[in-house]
Amino acid sequence: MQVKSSSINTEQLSFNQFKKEVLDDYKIAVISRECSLLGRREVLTGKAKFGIFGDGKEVPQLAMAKAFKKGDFRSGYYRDQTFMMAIGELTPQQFFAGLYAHPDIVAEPMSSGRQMGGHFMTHSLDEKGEFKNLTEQYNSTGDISPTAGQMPRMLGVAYASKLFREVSELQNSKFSNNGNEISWGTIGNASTSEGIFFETINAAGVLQVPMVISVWDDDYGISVPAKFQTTKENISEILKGFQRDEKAVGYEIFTVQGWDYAKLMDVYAKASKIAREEHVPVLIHVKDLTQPQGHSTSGSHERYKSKERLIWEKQHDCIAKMRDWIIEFELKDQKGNSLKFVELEEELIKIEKDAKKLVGQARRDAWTDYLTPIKNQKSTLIVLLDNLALKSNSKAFILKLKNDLNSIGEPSRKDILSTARKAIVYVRDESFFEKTQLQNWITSSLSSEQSKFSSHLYSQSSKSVNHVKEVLPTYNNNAELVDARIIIKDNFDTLFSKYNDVFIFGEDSGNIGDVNQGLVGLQEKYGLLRVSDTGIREATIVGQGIGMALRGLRPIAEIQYLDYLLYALQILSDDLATLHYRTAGKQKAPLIIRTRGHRLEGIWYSGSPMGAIVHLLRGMHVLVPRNMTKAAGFYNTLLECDEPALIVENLNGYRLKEKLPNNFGEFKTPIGVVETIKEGKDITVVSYGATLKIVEEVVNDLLQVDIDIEIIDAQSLLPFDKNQDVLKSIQKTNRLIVIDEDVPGGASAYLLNEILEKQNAYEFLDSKPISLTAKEHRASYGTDGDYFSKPNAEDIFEAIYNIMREVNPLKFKKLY
Ligand SMILES: Cc1ncc(C[n+]2csc(CCOP(=O)(O)OP(=O)(O)O)c2C)c(N)n1
Ligand SMILES: [Mg+2]
Repeated sequence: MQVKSSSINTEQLSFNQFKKEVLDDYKIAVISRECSLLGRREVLTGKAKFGIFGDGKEVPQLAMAKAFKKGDFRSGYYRDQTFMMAIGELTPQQFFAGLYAHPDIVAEPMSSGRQMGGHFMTHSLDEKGEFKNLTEQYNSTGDISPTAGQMPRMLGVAYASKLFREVSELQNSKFSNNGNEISWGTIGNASTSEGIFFETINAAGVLQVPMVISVWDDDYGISVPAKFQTTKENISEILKGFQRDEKAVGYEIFTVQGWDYAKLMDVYAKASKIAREEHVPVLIHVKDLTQPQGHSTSGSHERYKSKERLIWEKQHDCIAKMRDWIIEFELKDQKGNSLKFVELEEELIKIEKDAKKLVGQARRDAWTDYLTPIKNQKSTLIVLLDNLALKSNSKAFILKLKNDLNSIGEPSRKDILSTARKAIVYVRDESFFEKTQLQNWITSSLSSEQSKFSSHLYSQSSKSVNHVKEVLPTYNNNAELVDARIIIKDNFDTLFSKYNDVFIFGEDSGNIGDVNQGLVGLQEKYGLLRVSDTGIREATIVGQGIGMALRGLRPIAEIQYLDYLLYALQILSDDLATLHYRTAGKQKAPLIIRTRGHRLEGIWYSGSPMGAIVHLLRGMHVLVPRNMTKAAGFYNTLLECDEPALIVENLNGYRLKEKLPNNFGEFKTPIGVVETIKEGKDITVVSYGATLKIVEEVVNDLLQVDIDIEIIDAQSLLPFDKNQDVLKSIQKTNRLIVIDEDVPGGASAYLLNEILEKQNAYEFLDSKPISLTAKEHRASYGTDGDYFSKPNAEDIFEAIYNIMREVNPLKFKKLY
């Protein structure tokens, strides 16, 4: 039989080369499959906790890998082990190290054991946290588990290529070669039901970016079949409206069967060419894939797939089909001789046997590598416990602990440390050298082990915000008072001319220069790409920024109002805030989110959910400047750093007057430093954002009744008050009130925790610490709505007065 394939170009490739490529591909596929099979066993026998594998999806990934070039990026999900192996970024031993959660970035380069297996990445950063030359390596963004969570950043990675190609100042750096790089996405069929999938698809069509998205379609999302997932049960069918034609730009859409090796090669080569050369997004719907072992190790697919379906899956297993194709393949050369890949099936059997051996060995090596340091730790502790027991009155108890530990052949770090910490309790009242030895061992082990699991939540590089020093704004002698929006705008103007790689984008940010005119005229001055409008799509505005920042650019993504940050909060929390941590410091995305919020009008333009935000965005900085000069100073600081941050400007502050500085782009607001804006002796008032103005309004009223408050602007919620200046203030006033416009128990509770527990300020308090917040409900509309929803001047006056009244009821009489 003669098998035809348009991907076979015998003129370019000798038959022997072609044959070698095919057999090498087959080898990768069977090695990957073997990893999945053995991986499942490791979970079932208890060595690993959970397994989710790429079995049934191997063959299309070989095709994707063929088309993938250095400089390109993948944004995918947990099925892509074969792809990672095919581009040479994942070895079988590393695969098993991931399964065992080996907390070592060399042994387990995908996350240093922080993520469950099946979550992949490559290293963009060197030892110092600086970007490597990304054009010289294959790149994969760090995977996350939430379905479709890879979509928003996939857009940004692709959009960066557009910028690298179209903005001449950016061309040919260590991040891009003329924007030739493709953003390759993968997603499961069921995950295309998510809103952010459709949002991303639309945005990439609008932006016309080089994004090739593969849908691995196995007809299921865990147990739920396509019937309940996708209209018409067919994602490419329903996306047909996105297909480009003579009249309009759009997508190129392909469908291909996931077991058809030759056709897949052909489709991926075409897709790559279209995306790379024309910057047109491409969707490849890869159908008829299977799950030989079911979804994951937490269930079996026999529970929900029919007998017929299971038989069909066996028959359509992509590796089995590829194997048949290899055996049947035959070409005639010019002389009419028959050319075959394999003369005998034995050749394939040998590949399969070798793969089994290789994977078995890799598994053993990974386990030994994982276990050796733990076993060494165990041996050390056993000796320490023996010595401890000899001297202790609790000898029997300590020996029992030791023997219990000794009997665990393959212990965890937890087994070892919990034994040591239990032992120390037995000797708490005793005093001898061996106890000190154990104490020291516990302290040093805890600190070295903890950092394996907790490092890199924030930057540890020389560009961390911790290294930036404050630079004050300077003023001409006769500096004007101007609408504060002008300060924001003039500062952005300076930043755009200072940095070529800064881009700002969002709803209404471009043409009209944002809804509060903080960017007026800047699109005209710096061009459509530097200052641009986007669709109404908060999650992918953020994703656009994440992808750009991953590729070395300095994006500022605008979310029009703080209230609408909620649309993007999932991706900020799951992707951006975890990125540096989950990659153990091997990727960074120093994206700045610009938004405006706090009180203005009505339920959805008065939001200040800062508690929710600071709790969900650990890993980012959360900044709440009280005015536009402070805000501008934060932008200036952040652009010298390499960390992601959210800046909430005051929605009602753009038309208030501020003095015009003369050192735009240079003055810097420090991050994690509070500012005392009024000194006083009676009570420390900590507040931030729009509420501060109202606190300032009651200063004189309080002075009239002989209460002298000290006002501290928190200005940076994450991190908060690194110098512990609030503590110093409380040591003087001995009283504390925290005032904000979040819900009760929101950010004010966070601040109380920081001040009372972390700074130990409770020791210096003579009155109960109080928080004054907005009501539990959202802000009602209008002047009176605001008065009865958010803390007003009278509320603040009375709250402070009543604290003082409790101290001296004779002096401060009951008000009403
Ligand atoms: C937002 C979210 N919801 C639910 C889950 C749990 N979950 C993990 S995988 C999965 C099914 C995904 O199916 P599909 O996209 O078809 O990928 P496949 O596993 O079939 O390759 C679900 C529901 C999740 N990870 N994230
Ligand atoms: Mg599926």
